[in-house]
Parts: sequence; structure tokens; C-alpha cells
Amino acid sequence: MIDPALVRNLVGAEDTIIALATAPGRSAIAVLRMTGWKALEIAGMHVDPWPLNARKTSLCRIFESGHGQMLDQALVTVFITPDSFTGEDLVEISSHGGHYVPARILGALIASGARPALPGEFTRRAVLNGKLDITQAEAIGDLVDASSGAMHRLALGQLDGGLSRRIALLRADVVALEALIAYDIDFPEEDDGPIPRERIICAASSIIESLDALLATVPAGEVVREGAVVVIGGEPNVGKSSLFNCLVGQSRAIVTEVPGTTRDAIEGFVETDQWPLQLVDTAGLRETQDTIERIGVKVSERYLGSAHVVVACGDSKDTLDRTLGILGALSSAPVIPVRTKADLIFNRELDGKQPVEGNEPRYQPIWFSAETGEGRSQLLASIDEALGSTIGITVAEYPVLMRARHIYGIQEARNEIGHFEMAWTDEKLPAPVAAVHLRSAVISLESLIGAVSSEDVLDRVFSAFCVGK
Ligand SMILES: Nc1nc2c(ncn2[C@@H]2O[C@H](COP(=O)(O)OP(=O)(O)OP(=O)(O)O)[C@@H](O)[C@H]2O)c(=O)[nH]1
Ligand SMILES: [Mg+2]
Repeated sequence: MIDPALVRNLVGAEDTIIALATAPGRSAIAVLRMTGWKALEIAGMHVDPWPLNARKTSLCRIFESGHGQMLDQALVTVFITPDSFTGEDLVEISSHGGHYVPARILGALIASGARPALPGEFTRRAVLNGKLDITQAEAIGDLVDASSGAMHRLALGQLDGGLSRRIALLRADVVALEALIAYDIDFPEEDDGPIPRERIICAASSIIESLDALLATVPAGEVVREGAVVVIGGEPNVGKSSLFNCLVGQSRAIVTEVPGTTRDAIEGFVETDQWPLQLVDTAGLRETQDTIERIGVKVSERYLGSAHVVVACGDSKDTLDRTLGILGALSSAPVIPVRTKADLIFNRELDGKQPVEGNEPRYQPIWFSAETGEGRSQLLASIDEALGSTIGITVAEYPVLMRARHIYGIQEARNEIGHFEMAWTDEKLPAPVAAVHLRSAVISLESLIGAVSSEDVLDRVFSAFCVGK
């Protein structure tokens, strides 16, 4: 729980706040939410019939004030403290949509004493009233911002308390370690003798292992947020842009029979079963005198250098072999060989090699055709597999660290326990001094799950929220 003094000190925490919870504009309905200790009193001045049963939606008429002009017919639901999203009395009005009607209702309720809510103020109150911890509140922001299946799955897992529970368990482990040390400090001469040093080192190591396992999810979190960079590379005219368009599902990149058509990197969004991808079409790799194309090739090389996965394209065995040959120097990412224009090859067994026994290919390319769509799902599945191997986990494994705040908090805790373990092993510091590191680790972990949250942490978390959330 948050320190009650902090709640009292927050400017405006006593106000009853109101906001449009749905996006403004033309729509069938709009949802207005009002919360605070005066929410019922204010709603009572405008809603008829009144009072309403809690948590039961009723069809009501909404008036300007008292028995003034009727503004709308709306569905109204009342939630009584503490059984509401914010933990305070809360009234939810589903009015007709558009700009005018919701604005009139909003204006009427503000005239009766409600204040327009600040961005994220509803969720902030939910945190301050102990309905959500701060990590779950962040998950709400991520859920609203989710633009891929992976982000959606992770945000839901986090909202469900997955990450919070894991951090709470880690915190409990550190506190248990503190207790062991305290026993050692307070009763060094007890009958059983001091706590064996190895037992304490072992407990610290196991906590470090768990923290490292969480930190190992950072690359996965980055990929979920930003998308994995998948770069399509190859010689000019092999069908890179056609493959890009086929994966993206629209004609984004210009395709012509002229080699050197693509001059700049083009990015597109694609989702696989597991990951969001930032797919990049690049200029064909070749030596050229053309200044613009040369710059394009440099850009391609830069993208290849930062790729999570490279899709190497070739429309013949030779072009693909050459591309695979130079990619090693340009990228350390896993490379998926793709034989493009597969619809033009009539005998794949004989393609590019003599049918000599024992002359097996060094790699098995994916046969791909932008004309027929052949190989599309196989390529996406291979990208998933390659990403799983570089990132080390699948998104089905929860929790994953996605925010800088979480990474920083876990890293801080990891450093403190590391310092403690070192001091304890080397017997360099007296026990009470070494224990200070454990306390710092506990504080870092608590800052993540809101057991202690200062106002500026709350400000930072909620500044990215929208009004009404
Ligand atoms: N039949 C067939 N033709 C293809 C296929 N993919 C590409 N092409 C043709 O190959 C030519 C080059 O295709 P692009 O996609 O522009 O090739 P690119 O690798 O992006 O070329 P640059 O941008 O010049 O490097 C075009 O005439 C395409 O129509 C395919 O799967 N089947
Ligand atoms: Mg191209």
C-alpha cells in the first residue's frame, strides 16, 4: 500500500474528477467516467431516476441540472467505494456519441463541482487506493498502446500480476536473507553457532540467478516494443521488394525489372505468430558508380549490421551463394536463405548444380514466389524460429521486462545483491554494513511494485497516459 500521507499531500487528490473515457469524435456511444467522494452527489443532480443500485446498469435521463433541459438518454452504472476501478465512488455514463452530447454532459457535471481529470488520473487513483500496483498500472498503458499480439499478451500477463508476483517473490527472498543476517548480527553466540557463511552465499546466489533470468528477457521486451528488425538483402533485381510487398500485404516498395530500383531502405510492419517485425527492404548489394545507389548500398549495409534476422534473397543458386558469401562480413544475425522467383524454376532438383551424387547443397533455401505466395508462411515461421534462437525465449514465457523503469529497478537490485555477495564472501565488510546492500535491493524492488512510490515516480509513469484512463 502507498503511504497515506502521500495520498493526502497530492494536489487535487480530494477532488471529484471527470473525463471522457472513449476517443472524442463521431461514434455510436461515448463513455464518461466520474470518480471521487462527491461523484454520487453530483450525479444525483443530473441523473433521473436516482439513486441507482450499485453495479447495475440503468437506462436514465440526463438533465442539464435539476430539472433543466434534458441532454440525453444514457446507460448509467454506479460503483460504490471500495468496489470500483479507482477504489472511490465512481459513476460511468454511456451516452450517445459524437462531439456535442458528451461535451454537454461533461460541461453540466463540471458546473456541478467535478473537475476535468488529468492524463492517467483514474489509474493513478487506483494505484494510490491499493487497487493496482504501479507495474499493473503500467500494463494498462501498454494494453491501450498495444499494436501487436505479442504486446497484447505481455501487457495482459503483467496486468494479471505476473511481473508483480515475480518481483514480490524476489523481494520476499531478499527480506528472508536480511532476516538471516539480522539473526547472525543479533545472536552470534547462540547455541547453534553463527549461520554458516555458505548458506547465506547460496541464498544470495539464487536471488542473483533469478534477477539475471529476468534481465535476460530485456532483448525480448525490446523486440516486443519496437519490433524485430528483419532485413531483406541480396543483389539487385532478385525480387527483394516483391518479397517485401508480399509479406507486408501491400505494394509499398516499387518493383520494376530494372536492377537498382530500390535506392533507400523501406520499412514495413508485419506480425508473425510470435513477434512484431519491422521488415526492411534494401537497395541491392553491388559495386556501382551511381552516387545515389552507392549511398543506398551503404544504408543497406548499416541495416544489415543492426538486423535481428537477415533474409538473404537470390533468384539463382549463384546469386544466393554470392549474397550468403558477403553477408558474414556485414551481419552477425541469423541468415535465412531464400530462393526467390520460385515460380520460374521448373526443376528445383537440378537448379544450379550438376546432378552428381554426393553434391548435396550446403543449405536448404526456402523456395519463395511473390507471384504465387509460395513460401510466405514457411518464411514467417523460419523468422520466428531464428528470433527465438537469438532472443533466447518465446513470448509465451512470462514475465518479460519491457520498460526502462523495470530494467533499471531490477538491475539496481542485481548490483546491490552482487555487492553484498562479494562483501560477504571476502569477509571485507562487517555484517551490518554488508546488510545495507540488501536493504537497497529491497527498496529497488519495492519501487517497482508500488510498495513505496514517490510522487515523481507516479508522475513519470502516468504522464504517458491519456485523459480518462
Ligand atoms: N515471376 C516472378 N517474377 C518476380 C518475382 N519476384 C520479383 N519478380 C520480378 O523481378 C523483377 C525485380 O523485382 P524487384 O522486387 O524489384 O527486385 P529487387 O531485388 O527489389 O530489385 P532492386 O530494388 O533493383 O534491387 C521485377 O520485374 C519483378 O516483377 C517472383 O516471385 N516471380
Ligand atoms: Mg527493390
